[in-house]
Amino acid sequence: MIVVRSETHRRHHSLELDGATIVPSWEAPDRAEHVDRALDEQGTHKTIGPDAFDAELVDEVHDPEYVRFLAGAWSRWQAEGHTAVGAMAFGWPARRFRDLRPATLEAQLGYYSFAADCSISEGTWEAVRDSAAIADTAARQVLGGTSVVFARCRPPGHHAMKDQFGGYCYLNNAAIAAQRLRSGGHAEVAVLDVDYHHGNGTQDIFYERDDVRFCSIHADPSEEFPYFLGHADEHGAGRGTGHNRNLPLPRGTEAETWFDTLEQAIGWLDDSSPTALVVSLGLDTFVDDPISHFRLQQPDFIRLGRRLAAIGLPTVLVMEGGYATEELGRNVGAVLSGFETARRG
Ligand code: Q9C
Ligand code: ZN
Repeated sequence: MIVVRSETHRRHHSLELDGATIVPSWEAPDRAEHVDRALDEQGTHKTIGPDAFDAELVDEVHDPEYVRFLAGAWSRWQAEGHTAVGAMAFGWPARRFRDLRPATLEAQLGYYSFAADCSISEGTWEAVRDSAAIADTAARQVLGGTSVVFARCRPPGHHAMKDQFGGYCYLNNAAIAAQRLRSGGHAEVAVLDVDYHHGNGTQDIFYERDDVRFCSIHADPSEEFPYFLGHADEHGAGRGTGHNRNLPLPRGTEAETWFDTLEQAIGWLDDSSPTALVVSLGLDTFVDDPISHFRLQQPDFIRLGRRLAAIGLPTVLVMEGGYATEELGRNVGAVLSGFETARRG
């Protein structure tokens, strides 16, 4: 399989709040390193680097002011003389506050985020930019005729809203891939999100659009992050009404139920006859994931790869979450080899 990746991710070391304590994020550089090593060991992949970041494309799925904020936040933070190793918000425009675009960096950190689980530090923007470019490049490869490409993105993207970062995500890599497929001529693109957490960002970006259909299988947001989006009654709005589908499952869900739900998701996406597929491939559904609570095992990831291949569409696989770092490489490798054996056969 063609794998798009870059080393720039190493420059991004995020911090998160654990209660009132600031700790290194679960979303750490060694995640990607384990994946790269495992795929190198499989020896069946062709690795390429990303093309240049296409700001115009990204501005079609994100607020351009937000992208400019991300790009400039670290140097502004330093220019202001802060000593903290990362910039993070501590106030948000929550209920009954006003939706006013502020001018100061401190206020903008709150305006442009929805969670205190990821920071902006030295190198964050460069990693975020490359991660987005990786997803775009994977989509371009598919437009060029390759049937499936793996975008080894880090940081992940599916929580990133049009104009808010959070959930370890800054730019929405899967949305960028979908937008590239749209602008390359695919009239109807399906996005299937199998990360343990709801893809609130992807839902937000395409919620009022009828050209990109979004379906997510995830832990019930009434008991899991991102809490305030991802419920079963969110169907889309305006032209997008009927083009969004959420399939929340309880904590502790076993593989059998999960795969039944995957059939529902695929059946529903198929209803609109898409010509290309983007998969938000989170591996945090793994039984031993330290922050998640579904119960998929390694052979289930082979099965997932096979099932995704059987959909039969040109496919961009975009890496999202997965925090059982030691096993992450093997689990990603399982999806990829399942996919390849099915598509060859
Ligand atoms: N105590 C992705 O998988 N924090 N993001 C959870 C647990 C947020 C996960 C806190 C988890 C975000 C891409
Ligand atoms: Zn996740």
